[in-house]
Amino acid sequence: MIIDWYPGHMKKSRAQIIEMLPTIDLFIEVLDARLPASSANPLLGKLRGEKPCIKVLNKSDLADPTITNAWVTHFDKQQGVRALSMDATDRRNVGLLPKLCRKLVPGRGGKGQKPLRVMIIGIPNVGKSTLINTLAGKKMARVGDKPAITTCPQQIDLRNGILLSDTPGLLWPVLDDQAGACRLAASGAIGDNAFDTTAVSLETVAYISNRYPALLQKRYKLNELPYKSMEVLEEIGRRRGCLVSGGEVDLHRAAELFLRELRSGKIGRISLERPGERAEKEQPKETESE
Ligand SMILES: Nc1nc2c(ncn2[C@@H]2O[C@H](COP(=O)(O)OP(=O)(O)OP(=O)(O)O)[C@@H](O)[C@H]2O)c(=O)[nH]1
Ligand SMILES: [Mg+2]
Repeated sequence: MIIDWYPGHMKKSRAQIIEMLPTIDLFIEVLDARLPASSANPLLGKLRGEKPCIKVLNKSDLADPTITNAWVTHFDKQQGVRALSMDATDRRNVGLLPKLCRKLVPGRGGKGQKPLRVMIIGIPNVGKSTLINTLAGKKMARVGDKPAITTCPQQIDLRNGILLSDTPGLLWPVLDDQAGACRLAASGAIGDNAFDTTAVSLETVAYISNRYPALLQKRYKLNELPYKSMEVLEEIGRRRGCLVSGGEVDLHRAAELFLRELRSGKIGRISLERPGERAEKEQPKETESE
């Protein structure tokens, strides 16, 4: 299974984002707290240059809190970076951000000062538009629980000295790290038609069986966890009535159900990556002309 997803609007948005860069004072990079390494677009590291960056580990309500704290510590050590874990749907959580933005870019965004221009960037479906709506206190940007809802950049004036640019979720032309791509697919960042649901579910079941066996057992009422991930998925299918005539398990339906429940947090708070577990992502091959 090769996972690749680079729809046409991403190529166009990438060019639009590059054009806007000189006018930006600070970046808010929204990452998925469940997979902070694989959800980081390597392109941003290149584009950001010396400008400050706040890494928001979003959807932290779905991730394992201990692991998320470890990631925040990990990112805080990077030059010019501040990291925050967040649930973008929760107004109390998001309130810290404007203050931190002003602190990182002194001389902008305060009374009598020029506006502070912030670009929100990240992969698809990670919660960028949700964060903007929560910051604005009203629905300014369209959101949805599938990738590629925002397809062109949009500027929003928070009326507190901060100008925000919402941008479309961007992936990169070649997903070199296919294990990372599988986690991206499991999280909901990749269009459903661009990957094999059963294969992605099986990989994810294998990881969760290893790291969070008790959560799987509890959710699917399994006395024992079968050794092979195929058997786990079959058992999930049987328990949930994903069957074809003759009583066989409909593996595709079981896989869809498992991913749906994982994404909505029904299985529990699960992180799919831990700091230090693997090498930081390699730079992608740039197959596209600048
Ligand atoms: N549980 C949870 N769900 C969230 C959070 N933030 C956003 N969501 C949900 O995630 C989905 C995607 O949110 P969007 O704001 O549209 O994501 P986006 O990054 O703008 O996506 P694109 O425009 O496609 O790039 C929506 O269903 C949101 O309700 C969060 O912190 N926790
Ligand atoms: Mg959006």
